[in-house]
Formats: sequence, structure tokens, C-alpha cells
Amino acid sequence: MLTETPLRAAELLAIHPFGRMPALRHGDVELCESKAIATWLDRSFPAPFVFPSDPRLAALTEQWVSLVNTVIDRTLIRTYLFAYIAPGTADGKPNRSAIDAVMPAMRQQIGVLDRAVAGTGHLVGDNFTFADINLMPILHRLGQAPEGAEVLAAARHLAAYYERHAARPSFARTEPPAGAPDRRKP
Ligand SMILES: N[C@@H](CCC(=O)N[C@@H](CS)C(=O)NCC(=O)O)C(=O)O
Repeated sequence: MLTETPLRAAELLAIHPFGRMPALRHGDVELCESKAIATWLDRSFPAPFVFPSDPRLAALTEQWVSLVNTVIDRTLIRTYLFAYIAPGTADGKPNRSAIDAVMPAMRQQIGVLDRAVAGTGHLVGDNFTFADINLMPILHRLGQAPEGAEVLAAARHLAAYYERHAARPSFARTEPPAGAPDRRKP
């Protein structure tokens, strides 16, 4: 069952120490952090699996998850998107100097991703893995702010990658139900 709550709601804080999403309760198991949740689901249910068993592909999946979580999320979401949705400016307007300052890093990192998916349309090997699952919501959010949408559209391979995987029914089902709290649209 999917429960939508505001960030830091009591139900979320009961599972996640910082009240972030996502969090999972499955029987007696309570987990936060997408990768931990996906690992649990991968090992608890039959195929299809999102973590490859081949050692090289498994390591590459870890590599891309780590690069996205430690570098790319910080640039595209915590710095760029937050300059729109949590600008910290006196008038509440987008933080223009923060946006301008982050643009070179955004272009560089989108370029890296564009080249990474150019060969197979996936980050790792020629299958859809957790590395792709971890990146897709970041690209989705990036496309909702003007400079992000422009840089993404110009990255031909990455834009095609996003469109193709966004058409998956599993991705469409992550759209919050109408009326659910979403205070973070720029
Ligand atoms: N690395 C975490 C990221 C979780 C995360 O930052 N979630 C966002 C919403 S998608 C959030 O709760 N943000 C609230 C905040 O940063 O305070 C994961 O993959 O689960």
C-alpha cells in the first residue's frame, strides 16, 4: 500500500531518522534509503532483478548509484533545484546567483550521463538496473525547471533515455495520486 505523507510527517519519522522519502514497511521490516529498499525487494521477490548478479555489472551498478547520490544529486537537486524550491532569499524568488554558479557543473555532469547511456540506453550493460531507477527521478525533477529542461533536451542520448524509461508503467505509477501533497513544484 502506498501512503503519501508530507516530508517529516510522524509516519515517516517512525521509519526514517530524518523524515525523508522513500520509506518501506514490509511485514516486520522497516527500511529507508532507496537502495536498501530495492535490495530488500530484489532478494525477497522473484525476477526480474534490478541488481545484476554478474560481478562486473554489479560493481558498475554500485559505481553509478554512488556517483549519482554523492555528486549528481547534490548538483542537480540540492543545489540547482533547491535554488527554485527552497531559495533562502528574502523575497522567496529563485536564487539567481546560485543557479548561475551551478550551471557549469550541471552541463558537465549531464554530459557525463549523456555519454554513459549513449551505447545501450542504460547506465550498466544492456539491462534496466537500479542505477537507472536511482537516476530517473532526478532527471524528472531537473526537467521541471527551465535551465534543467534546456540542458536535458540538448543531451540527445540522455533525453531519449529519459523518455523511453519514463514510459514504463512502473515509472508512471510513481506519480503521486491527484490531491496528494506536493509542495515542491518549482
Ligand atoms: N538517497 C536518498 C534520497 C532521499 C531523498 O532525499 N528524498 C527526498 C524526496 S524524493 C526528500 O525526502 N527530501 C527531503 C529533504 O531533503 O529534506 C534515497 O535514495 O532514498
